Formats: sequence, C-alpha cells, structure tokens
Amino acid sequence: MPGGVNSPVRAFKAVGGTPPVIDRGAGAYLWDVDGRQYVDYVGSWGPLILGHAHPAVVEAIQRAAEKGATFGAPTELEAELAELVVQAVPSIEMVRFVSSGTEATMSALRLARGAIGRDRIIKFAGGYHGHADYLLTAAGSGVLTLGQPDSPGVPAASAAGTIVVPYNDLVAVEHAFAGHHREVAAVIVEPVAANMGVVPPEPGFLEGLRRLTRQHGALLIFDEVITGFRLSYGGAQALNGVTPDLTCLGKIVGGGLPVGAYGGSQALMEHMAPVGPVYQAGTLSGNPLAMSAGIVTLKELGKPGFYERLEAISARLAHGLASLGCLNRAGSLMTLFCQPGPVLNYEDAKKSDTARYARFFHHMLERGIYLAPSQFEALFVSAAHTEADVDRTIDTASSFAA
Ligand code: KE4
Repeated sequence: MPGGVNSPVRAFKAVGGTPPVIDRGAGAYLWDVDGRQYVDYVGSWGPLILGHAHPAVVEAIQRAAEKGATFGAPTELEAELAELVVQAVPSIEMVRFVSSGTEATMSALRLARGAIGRDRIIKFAGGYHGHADYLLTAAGSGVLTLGQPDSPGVPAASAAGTIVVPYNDLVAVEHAFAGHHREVAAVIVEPVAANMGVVPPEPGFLEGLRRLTRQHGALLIFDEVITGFRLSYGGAQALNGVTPDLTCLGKIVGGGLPVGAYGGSQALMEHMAPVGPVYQAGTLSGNPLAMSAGIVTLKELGKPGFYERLEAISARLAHGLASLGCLNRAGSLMTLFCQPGPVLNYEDAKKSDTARYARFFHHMLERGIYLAPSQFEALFVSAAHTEADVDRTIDTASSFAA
C-alpha cells in the first residue's frame, strides 16, 4: 500500500514520525497494537460522534450482517434512513445514498451541471470536497497538507472549469460570477470550513452566497460531509438558516460505515437516473450494514439533550486550549492554529507554524492524546469524551512549551 496507508493524511507526512497501528477503539479511546491507549480526537475524521464501538451500532451491524451483507436491490433499511435524513435536513426532500463523501459531491455537481445546463463551478481555496479531478484545485485537507494545490494527474481541462475564490470573500464571488456570466452551474461550499483547519463563515457570508447564486441562476451546494449531523441534527443549515439547493452528507450519516448521500428538492433530485437523465450508480450504495449503522446513529443523535451535552464538553475543551494559539470552533469541531490569528481563510491558515504544530502533535501523542496529524484538519469531540478526558487533554497541552 503506498505509504502504508489507504488515505494519505494517515501517514503522518505533515508531522513526521510513524503512525501507530490501531488495533481497536471503544468510546473516546483507541488502543494500538502495542497496547498503548489514546484519547481520540480524530474519530476517523468525523463519523464517530457517538465514539467507537457504540453498543447500539455494533448490535445493529451484527443483526444486519446475519441477514446478508448486500443485495444490490431495494431494501426497507435504505428507505428508513432516507426518511430520517429527509426529516432532519431542511434542504432535503429526496436523497440518494452513495458510498463516500467524494461520490456525494461528485454526484451533486453532476446533477447541478445537468439540471442547469452549465459547466463551471465555484469552490473556495482550502475547501476540500473529496478527490474528484475538478475539485483538486487549491483543495484543503490532505492536498493542502501535501502542499500541492493542484494534484498531478488532474487534466488541465478539468481544473479549468473550476473557479477558486477565497473563503469568506463575497466580493471575490461576485467578481467570479461577473467574469463568467451565465457559465456557473453551482457554488460548492463547506458551511463551516474544516479542511484548512476549522474556519467558520463570517456573518453574512452564507446569506450572500444564497443571494448571489439565486441572482445568477446557479445552485448553492452545501458540502455537509463533516458538519451534517455534527453541528446540529439538521447540520449547519439548520443553525444558520441558509437553505442550499443541494446538500452533501457523509461520515456521521453512515455511523462509521461507508456512506455518502446527496439530496435536495424532489424537482432537482428527479433529474437523476432512472427518473431523469443524469447518471450516477454504485454497487454498494444503500448497503444494508451501513444503513443499519446510520439509522441507529441518527436515532441516538435525535434523543433529547444530545447536542447540548456535546456542546458543553466541547466548550470546556476549547476554553482550556484557547490560550495556546488561535482556536477556531464550531460546536464539537475545532482547530488550534499555531499562530496568533485571526484565521478567516486559506491564506491565513497557511501562516500557521506547521513545524510547531508537528512538535505539539507529538508532545500530545507521546502522552496518549491522539490529535489530527496535520495543522489543516479538525479536532472532533464525541459524546463519549468525559470531563476527565478533556481536563487531561488541557493539562497535557498546557505542558507543551516548545
Ligand atoms: P470521503 O470521500 O473521504 O468520504 O469524503 C470526502 C470529503 C468531502 N467533503 C468534506 C467536507 C470532507 O471533509 C471530506 C473528507 N474529509 C477528509 C478529512 N478532512 C477525510 C480524511 C481522509 O481523506 O482520509
């Protein structure tokens, strides 16, 4: 396996050293194959808002597996998860399940182009929406970490259709539309950016995108692969009151199994095959095991008080870390930038002292605290993290001097 990993960020290239090989997880904790325990703030990059091996999730997967892993045919389970998603997410009347966030954003963008009849898209520098060719332009996450804003292997023609503007910069978006009048099919945005580190939207930014896309006949796509079901049961859009035309989901919606999803109005979604002509397909889409894990996870999230408790433990952690650098937070999603800040966009994020972050990362790892192995990722708090976990994390971080 190239680099010994199946996804680049896991290889610790941005922080140096050799990643521990993980044997198991339970609640807020991981254990490596040598028996070392870690308090886990990666949570597999977001899915594990309930923590590892939640009993209800394990039991649901076991129960589904006993009936067969996959059928490639309609099942009641996919309909049940679809109902939960439709009820939860303001913009979604109809949803299609796929097997990753990349597939979700790829499909939503193809739908937008097919429905609007235009080819260009606008994305934001530092925004990461998976690894489709035309999205690997000034992308965030692992691409940003590797310092290769435009990945080799992406045809120039693919990248050319993607206009990249700074996050939180509405004037730049207006200029992009003015310069490509009636050519833009969609604007895709993380309603809270989390792949350049966490960068919340400035007041009015998302409302401005909603106004500009309507004004220019383009669709607004919220990539809620990270924020969906994390910031609230209805995602970022339920909090900020801005309703996109299409929403992409992933991570939490699969409860730790491979699920992505995209959804919007019935009118838009019925452009998708087999009803309409826009094609998208997937062998394991709506997989019964993954649907089962997603259903049980959303039912846990829907219980009274879940997000209030998560907010309390997240705020405790943020308060304890805030004196150590520029701490950007949205709910249980946060990044401690090794710089004074502010960090409002990709250019700001890149000013961070990544060498210091690497030293901080290893200081924490050696003391049993597992953070994201990159300055340009997020820290994820789960419902399984306790005050004791958080206080230990703060104490350990505070003892970092170098
Ligand atoms: P996947 O294809 O990795 O399931 O989802 C792609 C994606 C789409 N949209 C957003 C906002 C995302 O954050 C992601 C994937 N996130 C990265 C971490 N920042 C996944 C970790 C990895 O690549 O290993």
